[in-house]
Amino acid sequence: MVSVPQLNEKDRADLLEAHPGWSLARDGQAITRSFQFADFSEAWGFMSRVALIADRHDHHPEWSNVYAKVEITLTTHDANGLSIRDAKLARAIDKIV
Ligand code: H2B
Repeated sequence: MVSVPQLNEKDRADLLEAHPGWSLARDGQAITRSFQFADFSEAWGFMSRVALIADRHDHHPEWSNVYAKVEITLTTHDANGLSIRDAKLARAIDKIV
């Protein structure tokens, strides 16, 4: 497994500033954001788009869906914490909504 560098404190602060919808989770090892849609169809459409982007990036979200709500947590397993991959995926997800 390739080891990926973790974001330092400044990178993490920059990430949160650039993506105000996201907040730190798991003692700073992950970021999380909740998305509310009008109904299940919209939520699923969003998830489909995120899934395609995530697979293209080879970087996959941890997420859950309950009807119109989608909760996403981003962390890099290969880094045991946050990495540039999470910042890039958060940016791509924010572009969708
Ligand atoms: N997704 C996430 N969130 N973290 C990873 O470290 C990761 C991944 N690694 N998707 C990728 C797949 C790796 O397992 C494959 C082999 O490239």
